[in-house]
Amino acid sequence: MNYNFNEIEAKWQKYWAENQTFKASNSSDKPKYYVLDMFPYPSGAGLHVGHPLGYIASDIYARYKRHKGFNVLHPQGYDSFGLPAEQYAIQTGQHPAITTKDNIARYREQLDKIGFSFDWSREVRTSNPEYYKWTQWIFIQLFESWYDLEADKSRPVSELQEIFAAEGNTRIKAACDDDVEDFSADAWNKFSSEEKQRILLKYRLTYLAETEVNWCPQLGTVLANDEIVNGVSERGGYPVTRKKMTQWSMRISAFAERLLKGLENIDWTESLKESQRNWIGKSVGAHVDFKIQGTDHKVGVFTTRPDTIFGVTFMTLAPEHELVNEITTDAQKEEVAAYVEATAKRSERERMADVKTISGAFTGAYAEHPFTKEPVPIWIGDYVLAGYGTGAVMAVPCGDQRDYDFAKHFKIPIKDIFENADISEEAHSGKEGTVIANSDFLNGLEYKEALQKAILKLEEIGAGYGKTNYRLRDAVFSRQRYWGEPFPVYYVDGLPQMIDLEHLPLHLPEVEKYLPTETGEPPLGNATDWAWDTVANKVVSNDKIDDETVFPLELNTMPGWAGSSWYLFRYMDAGNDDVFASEAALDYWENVDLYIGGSEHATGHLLYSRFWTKFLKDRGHLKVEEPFKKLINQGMILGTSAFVYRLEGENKFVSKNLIDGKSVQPIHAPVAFVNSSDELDVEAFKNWRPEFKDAEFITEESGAYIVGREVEKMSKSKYNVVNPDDICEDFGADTLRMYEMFLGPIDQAKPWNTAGITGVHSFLKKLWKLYIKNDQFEVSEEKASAESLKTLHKTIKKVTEDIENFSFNTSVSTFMICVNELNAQKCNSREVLEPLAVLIAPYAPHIAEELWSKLGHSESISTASYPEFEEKFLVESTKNYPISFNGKMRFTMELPMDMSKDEIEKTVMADERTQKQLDGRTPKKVIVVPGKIVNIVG
Ligand code: ANZ
Repeated sequence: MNYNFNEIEAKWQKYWAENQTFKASNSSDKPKYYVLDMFPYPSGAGLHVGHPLGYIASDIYARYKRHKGFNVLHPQGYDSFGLPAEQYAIQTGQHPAITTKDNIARYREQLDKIGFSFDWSREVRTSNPEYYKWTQWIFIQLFESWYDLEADKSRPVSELQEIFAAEGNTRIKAACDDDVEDFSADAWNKFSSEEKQRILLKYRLTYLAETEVNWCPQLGTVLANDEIVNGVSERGGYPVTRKKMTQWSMRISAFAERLLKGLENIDWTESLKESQRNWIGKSVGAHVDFKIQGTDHKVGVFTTRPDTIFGVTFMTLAPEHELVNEITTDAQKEEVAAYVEATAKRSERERMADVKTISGAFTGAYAEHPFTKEPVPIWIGDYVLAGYGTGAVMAVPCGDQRDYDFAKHFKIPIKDIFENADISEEAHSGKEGTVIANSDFLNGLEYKEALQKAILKLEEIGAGYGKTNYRLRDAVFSRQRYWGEPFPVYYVDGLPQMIDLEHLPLHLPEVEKYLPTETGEPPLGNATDWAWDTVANKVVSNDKIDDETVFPLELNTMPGWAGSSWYLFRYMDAGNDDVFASEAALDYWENVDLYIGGSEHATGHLLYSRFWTKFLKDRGHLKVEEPFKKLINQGMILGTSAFVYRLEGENKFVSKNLIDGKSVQPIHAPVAFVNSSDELDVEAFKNWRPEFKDAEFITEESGAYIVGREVEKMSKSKYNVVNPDDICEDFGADTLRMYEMFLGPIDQAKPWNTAGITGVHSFLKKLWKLYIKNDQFEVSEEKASAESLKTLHKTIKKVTEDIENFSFNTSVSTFMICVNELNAQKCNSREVLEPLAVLIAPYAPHIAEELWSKLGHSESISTASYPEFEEKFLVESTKNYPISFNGKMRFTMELPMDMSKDEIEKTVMADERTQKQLDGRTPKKVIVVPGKIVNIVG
């Protein structure tokens, strides 16, 4: 009876599926526990061994929690809208729905082989209409809401309309567009319905606005900030430029403070919280208005240092600032226009990153200092960003380095307002204890005091007020793509109208081509049936558009983050057609207790889902404020690439150790062609590609061709991908699971090395042999030895602590030690082997199930309780006593712990070594401290 892992694993996978072993119930007397993985995008390449790392960790935890008596929800699904399927469709004409379905089938097959304890009855796919119906519904809820800053929550737009009708908009504090104008109740009531709609759009939590977006011409779409890395698109690495477009946006900025505060109450890593904090970017300071001389205009600035107000020597506006055209004098027009044009070519990131190039232009206009009334020249410069604060700064060269460099460059005189600071070389950044000078009423104050006082004075004269700014921008929500959720929106006179819930989902239409139209419309512009009939309440042919009862539908689709912002709630009640999840299910499961996924989602997905959760809570659809209580980022598993070396310009390959200064071109060779001694299967390599068929190989003396090795990201293009299917086939899923954990701490990056897997595999064989002797399953009913019980309980203690601390790699080594010890002890007792099977079940569930059933159980091992650790088995039963003579230790004696004082004395005295030490003398006194020492005096 060998350890036939292929057979065992197939058997138990079938059993789990047939018996729905891991189906979670939405009501139970047990406490609940929700373990979630970041769901995968099903790509055409399938899974490699790096993908399941996090899934294995979460599966171990889910299985552990079941043993610990929890009702565990551990679902899985697919984030199935997205770019790759669409790009494949563009190239091949294959409908993305088909590609997606095929890819999902492949993923499912691969996942099943690894033995995950997912509750597949709750599977979600974001591209399924039954799912995106609710994504569309959430969009509508956002459209129907506004943010009340006083109550600090989202409220229905119907209530906003009531407020407007009763008192206008002057008293209300709402998160809204910057350009809303004041109106009275009377004025509101007289506005046409169209005017009202336009105003309301400025308050809605999702709104249409002309925004400057990151436009990627090659991808033909707008990208979010987190989809751009180093100035190019994250996908494909294409250039990104700025462009003005009318887009749907999400008013996430209204939630900035809550998103920040909420971090204090969740168990995420400090580094993850820090990246969200930086992304939200809270700055406390003041808004200051400067009048522009000779006009009615004023320029508002945001400053974190109102204490430096008397150090202002000029102002700088972003080149895109709306006042630039108006205030520029005729004499400066040409220069300013040329500068604005030149700078438009630079991306915001480029502008932020570049601190060396100093450029700008003088507008010819002057502002008036709010206190001194002195003229302040107004410049434009691209170090000031249009999208931050007000897009204008009060420039204080003595306090701000960029202002300092700008002043030096353009020879603008610098005012110094800091006592005892040397500003001849650089600006003086505000440090504790800095004292302000040359500043009228601020003179002699420490800068933080001065800061408060300056704000008070500004408020007094009506030139400013205390203000908190956030770097977090509203999120652009429109994408010019096909394979995404359609907006449930049609347009009447250019104004957006929502489709009622009862008519959702609005299905994605069929199109001939997945590319933008010739007129530059998004791909949905190719659909011939994409108009909304408001009488029949259905989609009809575009020919029927009459702008009376039939209207055009929105052509954009939603971004990738729409579906993933709320999927955790859908799993709670996945099949529900009436609501996104029932109240009972939401009340029961609340939110995710443990979330595991990649760190690349720190500021995208994880911020958006927190935002939607807060919003849905405000509107009464959820009771929780945060989606994910605890979060762990798994580190990446890296590939170990193999390289062959082609002599420059020849079809000859030289073995690694013979390169010796020759000019060679390294080429990736598939890792499957290389053995554990780094020797290349030359024939396989030659047959791999026609161009290598006749290549010549210069080998080592041994005749082997040795490849070079390098650790890199695991990727198809590097031919270093290891497929988990192959590992399962050759070693079994249990070995794969344990090996992935064994590679190192879950949160760290680590290279994969297939050669190392045999150690873990032989460990499982040894485990098997503890139960199977001479080809027979054989477990004794006799009591286990104290030693074996000690080994068991030591293991229970360590493994439990490790799992609780998510230290899975150390558990694996503990198991190895345990099995070695039990082997040495020839332990064969049920008393030890039964709990051991349960202990290892979360890690290696198939072998554990098999052993469990052989131990005579008819139910799945997942129903077994976790072994209880008992301290008493670890307590030492003997003590190694130091035996001293007149205080000097001479030898030691191993005696039972429960021996009485008298017995100890007798035994020690009777010992030969004692007699030898005494050499015939009779001791005066024998001092015995049980459990500690024996001292013989005299
Ligand atoms: C005067 C001043 C004096 C400033 C001083 C700093 C030091 P945070 O919020 O921490 O990033 N600023 C404001 N809006 C800007 C924009 N759109 N583009 C570039 N810079 C901008 O920093 C806010 C500070 O950055 C503000 O405070 C402003 O310069 C500048 F000794 O105002 B300060």
